[in-house]
Amino acid sequence: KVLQVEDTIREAQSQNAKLKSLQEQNDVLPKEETYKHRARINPRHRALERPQNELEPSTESIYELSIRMDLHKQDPALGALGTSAHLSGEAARRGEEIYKKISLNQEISERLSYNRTLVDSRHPACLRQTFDIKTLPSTSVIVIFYNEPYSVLVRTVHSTLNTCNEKVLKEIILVDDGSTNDELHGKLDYYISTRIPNGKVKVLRLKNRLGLIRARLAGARIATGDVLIFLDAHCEANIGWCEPLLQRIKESRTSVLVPIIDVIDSKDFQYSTNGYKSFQVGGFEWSGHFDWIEVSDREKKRQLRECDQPREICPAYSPTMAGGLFAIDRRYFWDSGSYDEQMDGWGGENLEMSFRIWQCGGTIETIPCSRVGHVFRDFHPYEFPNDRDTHGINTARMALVWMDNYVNIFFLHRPDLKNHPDIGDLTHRKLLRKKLRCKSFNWYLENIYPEKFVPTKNALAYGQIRALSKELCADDLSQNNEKPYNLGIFWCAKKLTKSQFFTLTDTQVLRNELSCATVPHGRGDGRVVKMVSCMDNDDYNEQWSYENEHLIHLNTGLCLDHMGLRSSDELQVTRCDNDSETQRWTIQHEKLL
Ligand code: LR7
Ligand code: MN
Repeated sequence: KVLQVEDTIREAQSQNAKLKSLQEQNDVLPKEETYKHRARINPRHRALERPQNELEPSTESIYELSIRMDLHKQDPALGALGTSAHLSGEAARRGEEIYKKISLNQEISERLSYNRTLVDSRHPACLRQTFDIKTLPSTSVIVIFYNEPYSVLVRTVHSTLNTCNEKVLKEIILVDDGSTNDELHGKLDYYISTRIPNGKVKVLRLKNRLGLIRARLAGARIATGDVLIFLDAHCEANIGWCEPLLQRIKESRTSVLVPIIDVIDSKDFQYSTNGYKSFQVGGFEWSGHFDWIEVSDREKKRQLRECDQPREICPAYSPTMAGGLFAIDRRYFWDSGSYDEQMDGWGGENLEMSFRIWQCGGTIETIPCSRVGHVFRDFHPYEFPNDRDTHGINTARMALVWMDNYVNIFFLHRPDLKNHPDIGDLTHRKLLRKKLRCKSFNWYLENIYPEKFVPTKNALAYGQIRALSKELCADDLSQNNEKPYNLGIFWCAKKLTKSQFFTLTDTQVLRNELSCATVPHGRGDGRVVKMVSCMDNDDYNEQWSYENEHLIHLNTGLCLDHMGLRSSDELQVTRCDNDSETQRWTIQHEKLL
C-alpha cells in the first residue's frame, strides 16, 4: 500500500514538473504566484502556504494538478465561435461511450476552452441599443446543479463572467443539489477560490438532493442582487445578454423575462441558432407539458402598437416559459409566490410559474436581444426521487391550483394522476392565489393565449373514436405532431389518453390538440387520413360529419373505415356503405348531438 502511495506521489510530482516547464514555455497556464496569492486570501487553503510534506501530497495539490491537466487538455481552436467539435480514435470512442450514459459528450466538453467564443446571434438592431450601466439593477445569477459534468458547469460560470457586465453582475450562486459526483466538491471549490477573482462565485451545498425547485429557492434565499437570473448548469451565454434583461426589469418590475434559448448540441457542442429573424415563445399542451409555439399575429400587432423599437427586437409576450433560463426582480419573485415548495424532483414548476405570473398581474416576455445557449439532452442523466413521476405529480398540483374547471381537461389526458396520493396538500397555494387576487384560467386563455385549442369547448363530440365492431380506437400512435403523419388505430385504452383524444368541433373539423384530419387529393376509394398541423394547412377547415355512426369526409364523401385492420395499422377512408361494420364508430363524449 505504502509503495502504491509513493508511486502515485512520484508520478504526481513528475507530472507537476512537466506542467511547470510547459507553463514557462508558453505562459498559457495560470501563474503559480497568482494562485498562491489567492490562496492566502482564502483561509480555507492556508495549507498551501506551509511547506508541503513530501510524502503526503495535500488534497489541494492534487486538485491543482488535476485542474492544470484539465486546462492542458483544452484546445482553444476546438469548437471556437460555437462550431461543432469532433474527435477521432480512442477519444471519439470514449465520447460516444459517455454520451450513451449521460446524453452529453463530456469528452468533447473537456477539450473545449472554458472561454470558448460564440457567434453573436443577435438581430443587428440590438447592436444599436445602449444601456446606462450605472442605473441598471444588479443581478445574482443562480445556477443549480445535480451531477452535471464538471467542465460543462465551469463553462457556464466562465461564459457568464465573460458576457455579463461586471458592474451589474453581483454574484453567481452555484447551488449543489446534493451531487454525488466527486469532482463537483473539493475540486470545484478549489477551482473557484484559485481561478475566479473577487469571490464573485459562491457555492451553496445542500445536504441532500432536494430537487430543482427547492434548490432554486435555496439559491434565491441567499441572493442579494436586485434581479435574479436563473440558468441551467449547461449554458453558454452570448454577447450582451444581461443588459437587455435588466433594462426591461428596470422599466417593468413585474415582467418575467426569458432570453432566446439557442441550442448547444449535446453530441458535438455546436452552438446553433434559428437566425435572428424569428423565434418561438412558450405554449403548453393539455397533458401538462411545455411546448414551443410561433409568435401569433395578434401578438405581433401588439408589439407594433406598444413598442417603439423595430418589432423584431421588441419584447414578445409569451404564454408560458420553458423554466430554466429566466430573469425576475428579486422582490417580485417572493411577492408573486416564488415556487411551490412542495414540488419535488423535476418538472411542472415552469407552467406553474407561467400561469401564476399571468393570472396574478405580471407578464412573461421573451427578450430577443438576450440570447443564451443551452445543451438540450435527449434523456435525463439522473434518476428521479423514489422513481416517481415528479413532473406529473407537480403538474397535477399546478393544475388543481391554477386551472379552475379546465383541470378536467388535464385529467382527461392524465387519468392516472386523478386523486394521486402524492399530490399532497394544496392549502397554501390556494391561499396565495386568493391573497394575490389572481384572475381565472378562463381569463388567461381568452386574453393571453386565445389561440390555444380547447378540446371540450365548442365541440360536437370529443374523446375516443371507437370502432363498433372491435376494441380499436383512432390513435395518433404517438407520432410527432410537428410533421404530417397518417392517422392510425390501436387497442382502445381503458381510460382516455392523449394519443386517442380527438375532437369533432362545431365547425366540423376533426382534430386532436395540434393536428387536423385531412384526406390527401387523389383518386380511388381507399385513401389514408393525414393529420397535419392545423395552423399551417390551408385545408384544415375540411369538414367531417358524424351521421348514423359514420364519420364522413365531406369533400370526398368517403367514410372513415378500419377495414378489419389490426392494432398499429393506418386508418383509411373508403366509399360509404351503410351495411359496413368497419365504418361504424362511436365517439366517447357526444356533447351537442
Ligand atoms: O434533482 C435535480 N436537481 C437539480 O438541481 C434535477 C435537476 N437539477 C438541475 C440540473 O442539474 C439542471 O441544471 O436542474 C437544472 C435543470 O435540469 P435539466 O437540465 O435536466 O432540465 P431540462 O433542461 O431538461 O428541463 C427544462 O424543464 C425543467 C422543468 O422542471 C426545468 O425548468 C429546466 O430548467 C428546464 N430547462 C430549460 O428551460 C432550458 C431550455 C430547455 C427547454 C425547453
Ligand atoms: Mn437543462
